[in-house]
Amino acid sequence: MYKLYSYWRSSAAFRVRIALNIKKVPVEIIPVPLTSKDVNLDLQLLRNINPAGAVPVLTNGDISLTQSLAILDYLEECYPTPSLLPSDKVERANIRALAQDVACDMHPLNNLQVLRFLLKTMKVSKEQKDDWVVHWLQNGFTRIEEKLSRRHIKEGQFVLGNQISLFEVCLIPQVRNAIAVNLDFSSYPLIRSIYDKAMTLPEFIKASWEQQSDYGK
Ligand SMILES: N[C@@H](CCC(=O)N[C@@H](CS)C(=O)NCC(=O)O)C(=O)O
Repeated sequence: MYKLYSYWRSSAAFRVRIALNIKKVPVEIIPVPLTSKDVNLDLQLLRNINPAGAVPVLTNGDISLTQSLAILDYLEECYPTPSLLPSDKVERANIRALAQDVACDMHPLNNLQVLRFLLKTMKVSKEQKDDWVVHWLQNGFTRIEEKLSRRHIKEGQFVLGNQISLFEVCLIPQVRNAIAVNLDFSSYPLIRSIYDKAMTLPEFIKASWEQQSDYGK
């Protein structure tokens, strides 16, 4: 039985929750309260399985996997149907690039440890930290919206039409973060419509913040 070390708000863990649901892989979710007062205790336990002290970690017996993109690759290889990638090799690269636009270019700038460093070590104000978050969300979403527009995506479609891809698995958690900071989506209609479509589907709903047992903690 798989165990996923997760945190309700972690967008990297959210990606893996979505993929596990799409591929119908049974999993026990182990919540790690990254921001609670007991964080030191829980982080020490987490560091025993991941030296980075970060979620997600997917375990099964002797297997212990870190890095959400690597975990998504592993799931795709073990459970190829339904696939999160198209069959054409160039298209596969394009979908991976879109997923990496989110997971490699956007997420690392706004993840918890970076924001903590800005506040506690760099002593920036909360307003400056919030400006940083919005800046990098806008920067990333602007590029992605342009890519989607060049692909002639229509509102109400995913990037591959009705097929859920690796891109949506990475995008939806990032959009959820942006909604939480009241980002104005008027310049990103395609991104917003992909989010709205995804959030009608049980695979995404079950993985969402609100459905996690540690939600709000
Ligand atoms: N690149 C990693 C990022 C993992 C990561 O940064 N996880 C965050 C939550 S989204 C975390 O666990 N941070 C621990 C902390 O800040 O204490 C991945 O994709 O899995």
